[in-house]
Amino acid sequence: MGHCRTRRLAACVVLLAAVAAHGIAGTVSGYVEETATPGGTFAAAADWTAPSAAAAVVSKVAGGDPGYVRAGGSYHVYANVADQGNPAAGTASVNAGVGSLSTASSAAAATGSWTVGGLSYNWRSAALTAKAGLTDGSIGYSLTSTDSATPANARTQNFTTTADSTVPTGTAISSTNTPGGTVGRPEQGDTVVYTSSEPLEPISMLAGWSGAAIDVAATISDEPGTGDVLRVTTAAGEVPGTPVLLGRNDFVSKSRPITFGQTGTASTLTREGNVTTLVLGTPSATAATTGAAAQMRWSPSATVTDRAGNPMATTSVLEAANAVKEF
Ligand SMILES: [Ca+2]
Ligand SMILES: [Ca+2]
Ligand SMILES: [Ca+2]
Repeated sequence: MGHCRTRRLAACVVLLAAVAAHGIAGTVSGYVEETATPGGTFAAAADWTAPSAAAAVVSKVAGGDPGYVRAGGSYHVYANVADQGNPAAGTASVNAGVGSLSTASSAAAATGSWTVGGLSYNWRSAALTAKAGLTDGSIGYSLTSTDSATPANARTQNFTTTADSTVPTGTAISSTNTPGGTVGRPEQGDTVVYTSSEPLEPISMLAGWSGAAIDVAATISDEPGTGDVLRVTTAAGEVPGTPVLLGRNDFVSKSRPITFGQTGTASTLTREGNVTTLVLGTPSATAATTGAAAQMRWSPSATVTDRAGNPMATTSVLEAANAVKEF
């Protein structure tokens, strides 16, 4: 406390009183005042710790499920970075090392506020373009976060993302009868089950959709030349990739389509893993009960993508040959 005696007698008196009253903690607190004095003993930086990214993720520019990138696709790197120090000087820059993903080796990020996959991020790179020749699988990238202390503290952390340039395909289509329902009659609680080769991107089917159960309507109509067709709609129109030809024309009469969930209990659509399930809601009229088995045919849409943004193959999917009565 030698310097204290020579610099500021009044402060010393207060300090000694604080020591007497509160012990060592009071002493430390008292010296904080001195650090602001030019030439003071404790003028050295109190921040010698680099910022740290608690989370980072690669997400296609279109949004939706993060963590996947396709060859030639556009993506952002998101990071949630906080500086540390006593006090923290603040994060000055975040740079993504993306040489394994893109032609450019690094990309500067800027601050902002984003929610991706339900998590918050405060730094994001500009939109970057993935290499044309990405190989499917895990690919590493890095983040270097630097604070504004003098001298600056920097930390580099490594992360991985998944490259996926494989086109998703439809693999199966089927229906189920609700427990206690009538086999062969489409009714509330019956389902249509769309199975794909990998999880589909919910936002490519419905804007803002997470994949959790969402209210929709379904319609079965007897269309000229094709017979009974099931379609899923919302106020925004038909949900792409949902039409199913039912392989018959006896569920509904021509020009008298039946809707499910337009009023009453809504139909719902849920994406869980590789399976997207439609549950029928309240019907607008009682559908006929069919007496014979048939094979449904699903018509996937290239508007629908996988999580990396690859458009779905449009090859139609015929129900398994040992089909039973639908619904
Ligand atoms: Ca720091
Ligand atoms: Ca894929
Ligand atoms: Ca049924």
